[in-house]
Amino acid sequence: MEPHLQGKLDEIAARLRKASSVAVMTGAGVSAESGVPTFRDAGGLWEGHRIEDVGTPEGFTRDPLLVWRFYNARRRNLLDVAPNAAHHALANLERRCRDFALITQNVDGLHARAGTPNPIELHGNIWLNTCTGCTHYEWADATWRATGNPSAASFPDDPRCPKCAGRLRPGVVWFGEMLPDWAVRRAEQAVCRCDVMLVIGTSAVVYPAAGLAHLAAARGAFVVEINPQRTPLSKEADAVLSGKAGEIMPALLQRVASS
Ligand code: BJW
Ligand code: ZN
Repeated sequence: MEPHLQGKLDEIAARLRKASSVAVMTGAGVSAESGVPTFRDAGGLWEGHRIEDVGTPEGFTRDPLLVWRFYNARRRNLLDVAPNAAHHALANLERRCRDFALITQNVDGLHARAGTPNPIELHGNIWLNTCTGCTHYEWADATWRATGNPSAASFPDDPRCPKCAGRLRPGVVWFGEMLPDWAVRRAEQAVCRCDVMLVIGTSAVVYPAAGLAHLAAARGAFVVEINPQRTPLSKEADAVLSGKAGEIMPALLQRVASS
């Protein structure tokens, strides 16, 4: 590790140890080293699809089967994926902090699987099915979690609601949709009271999530960005750790733990 990065890690670890409250916001980059593709690396396409087709309510109305096949393929990929060193380091960091909030834009559920007890999932969860006709919701991974057997997973292409026979949809937040109220409220409260905020693996272009780091900075928090690439947040952040989350987070945790 470069010497200047070591110095920055020492300083940030000292701030984390002293902090009364810590907030973390993660994006797709935190799961990249688990093998989950990020969103904006492939020429504006999501795994070969146009965002308008698979990431908006209009796309779902136009072609629900296409959208379901896209989400079911992502679910199947997630069956073979495990949390990485960054997810584990964050779960461990939470156990060492007095007050801690983990806010994520990710829908993959990997923070919870690493042991983060109560992640604030701003964009929903890919394992959730919600009904377009009534208030019913269900967990698509219930069977294989109960049996512990991923081959028990079944993902039908156009699932229907058991209560009203309406069409189910993935329980995620698409472009043009509101984020869950409770999640935004909890996230805003956490960033307003934190002394240190870590912003990890996000391109920081999707709002309102991207606005949370600006809110933390405006409230006087020390904002740290961890990302191999620069983003629109980099100029405003108090420190930028340029590198992979799976390498930087364990190194940071080790320093927090060793004193
Ligand atoms: C690593 C790494 C490693 C790699 N370690 N790092 C102007 C025009 C039009 C719309 C808008 C506008 N201004 C604002 C809007 C609204 C819109 C928006 O923000 N658009 C912008 C793109 C312009 N926002 C919305 O519509 C939101 N709703 C809303 O605002 O409601 C109010 C409203 C309603 C109606 C009208 C107007 C307002 C909803 C946003 C929902 C986003 N949903 C998605 C899909 C979730 C479901 C799913 O997964 O299928 O959420 S889109 C996608 O982007 C996903 C992500 O959570 C989100 C953010 O992406 P993220 O996580 O930052 O990933 P990437 O790929 O972009 O970046 C990865 C980063 O990791 C990179 O920087 C890499 O360098 C880094 N990296 N390896 C660390 N190893
Ligand atoms: Zn229903």
